Amino acid sequence: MALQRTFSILKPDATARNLTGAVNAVIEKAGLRIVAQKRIHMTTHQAQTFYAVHKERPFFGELVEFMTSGPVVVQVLEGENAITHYRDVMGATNPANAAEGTIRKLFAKSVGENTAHGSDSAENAAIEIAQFFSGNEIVG
Ligand code: 3AN
Repeated sequence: MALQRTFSILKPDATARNLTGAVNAVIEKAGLRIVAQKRIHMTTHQAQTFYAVHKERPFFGELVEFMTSGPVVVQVLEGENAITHYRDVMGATNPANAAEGTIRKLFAKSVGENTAHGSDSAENAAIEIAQFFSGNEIVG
């Protein structure tokens, strides 16, 4: 087991419904520590850069539009195997397939408006954290 950091976003559907505290309670109950957090309104450029890996996908335009439609909360989470652990805590991309008790099962509205993002690899976690946080904003 290794102590890791992962990058998380509480998406506009979470801020719109005033659910950020409820999602954070699930995160903390799962043993993940929020070591950095800020509320921002992503620019189109930031969202396009963040999701560049999906730029050829049919839902890319819709995804960028949604992620810039309202405020989000960007976070760094720390814990044992934080990357895969947080993916498990979030649940499947499509809330219809998400397991009971997961963030997406509890809160997500649809496959697009699915409440939370979590990095899918250590390499991407490092890139994503660096896009939104400087080192001195992360306090473990
Ligand atoms: P995950 O966030 O579970 O890693 P990805 O990487 O496949 O899922 O997709 C990134 C984001 O793109 C998802 N969180 C979701 O918001 C959006 N997305 C994925 N598939 C669709 C889809 N079929 N229609 C609309 N949005 C989608």
